[in-house]
Amino acid sequence: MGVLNNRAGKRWMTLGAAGLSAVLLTGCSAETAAQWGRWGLPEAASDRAVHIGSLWNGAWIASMIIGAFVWGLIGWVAFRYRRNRKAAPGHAPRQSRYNLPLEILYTLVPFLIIGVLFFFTVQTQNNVLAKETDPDHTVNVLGEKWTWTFNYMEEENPAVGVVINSKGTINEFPDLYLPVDKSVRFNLISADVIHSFWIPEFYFKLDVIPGHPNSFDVTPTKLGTFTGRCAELCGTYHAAMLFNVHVVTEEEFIAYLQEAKAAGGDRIGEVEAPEYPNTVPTVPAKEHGE
Ligand SMILES: [Cu+2]
Repeated sequence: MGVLNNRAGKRWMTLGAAGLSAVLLTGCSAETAAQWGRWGLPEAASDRAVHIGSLWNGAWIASMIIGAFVWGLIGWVAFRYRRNRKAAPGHAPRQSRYNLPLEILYTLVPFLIIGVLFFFTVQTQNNVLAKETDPDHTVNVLGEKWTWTFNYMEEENPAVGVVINSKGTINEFPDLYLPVDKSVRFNLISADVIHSFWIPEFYFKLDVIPGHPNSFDVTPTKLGTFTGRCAELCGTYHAAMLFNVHVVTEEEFIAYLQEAKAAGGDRIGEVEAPEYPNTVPTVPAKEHGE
């Protein structure tokens, strides 16, 4: 038993050392250093990021302060009330109990902490979910096991005039083109189970729920290519539910749509979710007397 434990311990130590060196090796780049400065968040690329970013930073700072205070108290108590060597063996120090003010204090303080976090969370949520009065573009998103379809609702845009779709497969991730500094409304719907539409650099994600359309507005603020993900475990190939986000100039965005329109075929027209709940396999109800 002892030998086994020893071997297992060695294996864990090797694993731990490998993990630590991986962390140290990857920790060298300047980008990673900057990311540490944002408490792990990627570089922001949307107008919603500032709200989530300050909630994230604030929550970390608040928990660090509270953590340091609690660890400090634990350390102080352990040192200040350590066993007295001169005391008689078996002698216990003075015990205090039924200290009502203290008990009220340590009941109220956690409620106060939760209250403050709750206040800032609701405030942030209202900010990130705020709707534009007239968004520049609309993209209807269909999530399904295990890919995405993006429908660019550009039928009223004279430069495009039709709805263009970009449908992915499990082997080929779909592309999502977005114009920089233009507000976009996303309407999210699922064909089967709950997914979650997530672009980490936008500091935003929202559940994609069958039979319950969700929507949000966002303005991309940084040119670049990002990886979008599904953030809700939705089955076997959940991890393959990625998409490429290209934040481009308005001209490039329109050119992309015009190119798709010229190619024609099944890129034109909206790909909609099959009617819910017909797509969800259901167990037939048992007849009476069976
Ligand atoms: Cu999913």
